[in-house]
Amino acid sequence: MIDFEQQLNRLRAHHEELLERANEPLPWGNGIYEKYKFPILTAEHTPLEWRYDFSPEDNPYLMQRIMINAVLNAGAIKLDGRYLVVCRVEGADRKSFFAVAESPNGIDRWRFWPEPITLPESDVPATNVYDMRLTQHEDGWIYGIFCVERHDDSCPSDLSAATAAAGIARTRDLINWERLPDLQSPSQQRNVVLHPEFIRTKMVDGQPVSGQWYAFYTRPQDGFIDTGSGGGIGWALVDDITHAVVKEETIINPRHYHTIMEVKNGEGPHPLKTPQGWLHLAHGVRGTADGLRYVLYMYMTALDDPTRVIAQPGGYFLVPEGQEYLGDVMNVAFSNGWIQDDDGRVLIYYATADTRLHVAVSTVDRLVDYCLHTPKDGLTTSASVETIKALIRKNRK
Ligand code: M1P
Repeated sequence: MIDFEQQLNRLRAHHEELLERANEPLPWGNGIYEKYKFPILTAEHTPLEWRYDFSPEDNPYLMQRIMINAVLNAGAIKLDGRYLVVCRVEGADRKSFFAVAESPNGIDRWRFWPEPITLPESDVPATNVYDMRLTQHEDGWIYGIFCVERHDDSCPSDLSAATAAAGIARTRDLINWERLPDLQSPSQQRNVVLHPEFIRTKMVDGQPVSGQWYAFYTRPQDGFIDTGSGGGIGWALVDDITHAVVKEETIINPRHYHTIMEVKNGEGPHPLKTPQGWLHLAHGVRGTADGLRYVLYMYMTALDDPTRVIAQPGGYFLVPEGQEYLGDVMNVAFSNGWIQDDDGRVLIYYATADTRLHVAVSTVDRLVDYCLHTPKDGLTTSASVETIKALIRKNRK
């Protein structure tokens, strides 16, 4: 038999050490943002109470009764001065759920709130939910938009057949959630994000019409994995968020051949408002001999028209590096949360390999500069060479 008390004390001390560990920026970044030495949240950060039965009678070997596999793709918000992320926590049983973690500074000492979020079920129960984007909307609610996965019952014999839709829930405190009906859309949807402001003018038959609409960034897809004819990141206006229906969808940020987003792309968190325009973070996916490669990229849209792209740096913004490559789904960087802090900093929460969560820190000024002054993708090799030569000539002057 083990010395239960002693083992439990050791476990608690080890866990506490992990939770209290200070993080530090890595030297020699790219000037655009700083990555940090340690991931900010991993499966090991989840509370011991979620995993162990502390009763020596019922669990004499102090085993993990419930195992957690990963902590990843997190929505983020600064609420009443508190830095909060709503993580996708994945159990050993492959089911994901949402849980809030809090940090005093947005960088380190993250701790999960005592219990995972209890998300009310929708009319058609889901098998899995994940990747919540948080939007503090001007209507006063905080919305969580997330992927809802269900088995595709039209293919009863195919156990992998699934459908993806956008779930919608709202809250004021991240504790009590009201579930609204899923976004109704002609296609399957993942990576759907709510724009933080109402749209007050829309064009109908070439004429401006005034009103008040919720706006969603969408990602139409033909199947559960394949975007198929879905051309990129879309935009749809919705009359009533309590019965949200996509009637018209316009692609605002298309995919392109031989780019980092050839296979698919998807909006990350909701865009940040800056004097120069809306700053967007998104992910792009391309195929390789070794499977799909997920990287992050940025683009900017006009302040008065969030659908009009005004800048898009060529290539990627952030990729997995070193240990970040390793995990359940290799070669994946994914982000659905960032915080624009009062001091101009931007805290970018990104997950790698569908396994763990990290932070990278930049500022609004730096990100705007990056978007406005990084060369565009010329879409051919010769255009890329000319871009490099232009920089060399400038530096020689
Ligand atoms: O495995 C990588 C990512 O795959 C999906 O993203 P997308 O819909 O763009 O293919 C999501 O399941 C995401 O959670 C995951 O990180």
